[in-house]
Amino acid sequence: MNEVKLAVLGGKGTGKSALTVRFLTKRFIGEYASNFESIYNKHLCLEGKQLNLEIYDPCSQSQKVKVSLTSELHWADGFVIVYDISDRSSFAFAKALIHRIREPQTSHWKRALEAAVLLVGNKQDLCHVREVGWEEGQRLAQDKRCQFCELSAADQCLEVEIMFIRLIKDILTNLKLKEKRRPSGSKSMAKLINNVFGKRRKSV
Ligand SMILES: Nc1nc2c(ncn2[C@@H]2O[C@H](COP(=O)(O)OP(=O)(O)OP(=O)(O)O)[C@@H](O)[C@H]2O)c(=O)[nH]1
Ligand SMILES: [Mg+2]
Repeated sequence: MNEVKLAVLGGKGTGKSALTVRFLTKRFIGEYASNFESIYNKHLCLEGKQLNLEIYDPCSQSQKVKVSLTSELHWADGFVIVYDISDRSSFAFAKALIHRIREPQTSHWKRALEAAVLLVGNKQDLCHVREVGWEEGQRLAQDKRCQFCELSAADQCLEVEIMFIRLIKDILTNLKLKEKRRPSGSKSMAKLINNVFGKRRKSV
């Protein structure tokens, strides 16, 4: 069975928990505990395949805190980065998170391929007090090779589901590619033997 690990990150109060709970239960409660972190588990069947999904929803983080993310980067296969379209500072924080995820030194340890990232502009229902334009979100996502969408966890259910499924499908594609690229033990041994003896034979 495929294991997929997702981290939902972003500034304080952007709607990380609301989006996660909306996806898991289809409900919008309105107020969510933010003083402890949660890892939710969900069993999914996607394109005929069973998968076990884990979603990490961190506890409230100050946006002033330096973006370190070391453990999240090691743990997650993909990231949902959330900002609030009515709060410019949350967009700056989302940008800092994406920069951190896309740093070249981040890519070598866990993955042969880039992590799948989805940038989400949440609280679209507050567009009358919008501080971040749709184009700005779209441009950032394009520059950093992320998917992008704007939505409202409060008003939309299907869109939230589609957004999570899109990201999970990207992760599954990445996992398949990674599997293909990994040389099997016997193949890499054959390559090693060939390299050593092939070279010797040439020099004789
Ligand atoms: N209007 C509106 N409010 C929302 C939406 N999503 C979340 N909220 C509200 O925003 C507030 C923060 O939502 P949370 O889901 O707790 O945000 P969070 O990112 O998990 O916050 P922390 O855990 O404290 O970092 C709550 O009062 C939610 O009801 C949305 O789409 N529209
Ligand atoms: Mg929360």
